[in-house]
Amino acid sequence: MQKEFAMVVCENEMKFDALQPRQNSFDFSRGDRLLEFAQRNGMQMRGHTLIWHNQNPSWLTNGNWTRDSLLAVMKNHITTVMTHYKGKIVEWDVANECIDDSGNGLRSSIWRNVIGQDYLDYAFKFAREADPDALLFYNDYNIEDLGPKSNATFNMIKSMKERGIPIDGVGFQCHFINGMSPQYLESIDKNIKRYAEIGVIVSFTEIDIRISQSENQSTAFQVQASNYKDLMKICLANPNCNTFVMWGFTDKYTWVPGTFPGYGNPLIYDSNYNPKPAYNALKEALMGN
Ligand code: 9MR
Repeated sequence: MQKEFAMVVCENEMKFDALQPRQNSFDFSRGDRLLEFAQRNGMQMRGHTLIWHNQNPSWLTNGNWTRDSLLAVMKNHITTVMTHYKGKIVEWDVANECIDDSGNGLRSSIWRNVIGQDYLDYAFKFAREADPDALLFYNDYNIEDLGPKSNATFNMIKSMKERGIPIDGVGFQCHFINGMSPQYLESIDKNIKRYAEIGVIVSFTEIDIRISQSENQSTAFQVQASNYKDLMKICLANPNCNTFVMWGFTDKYTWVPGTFPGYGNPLIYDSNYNPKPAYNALKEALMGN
């Protein structure tokens, strides 16, 4: 795998509950193991994720916080984690999935409910102070093509840029369903271009393209290959897109069937670790074919 990939992301090992299981008691052991693997193999690392509404430890979710005391917790977490990994992680997801699914403002979370609407501004400021060289990202799903949630995200990031909040990029998670239409793909391309206009990088951070089990899998694999190839071409054609990360590599280990029963096989290696048509399609796109 180290020959095929150039970037590592921890699926769960750098989330809040993993890194700070008890208040102010940090456990970097699992994250460090993956970092060592990446460094040994000349791979870069993305950090995922500092501030989120999920996978928080109970001391945090059950705490009796004020705005100021929760801001102090946020600052301590971001500063301690980013200082530990300073200079070793190129891109950090500072905040994950903060926009409401309907595109109607920020979703309810401990951060929004206790700190208030400006909690993201603080998160990004704390992050820049902690590691000025890391690229700072807002990461979310269903924000890849144009629509209410992606418009809300774009407007939020534009406003942050205009107000001098230190944000460098947006992460498009890219948890897709097989059989994306040309219009859908075109809409993703347009969205990347509007971020370029405001000086924001777009990273594809968690790509997988899930297939319904009711379909003929070998036919579906061809469609999936073409979807993967089109996505790679879109990324290559846009100078503000240079990160193409999949949420795993083998269909044997993926979050998809657990969350979307009846769906699976979303990655580029099959369950026996053999490359799928999507693997070859990505290779072709990377070679300009
Ligand atoms: O893949 C992750 C899975 O193992 C965890 O159980 C799950 C818990 O929330 O998180 C999954 O990763 C998510 C990522 O952190 C954020 N975007 C959506 C991913 C898939 O749910």
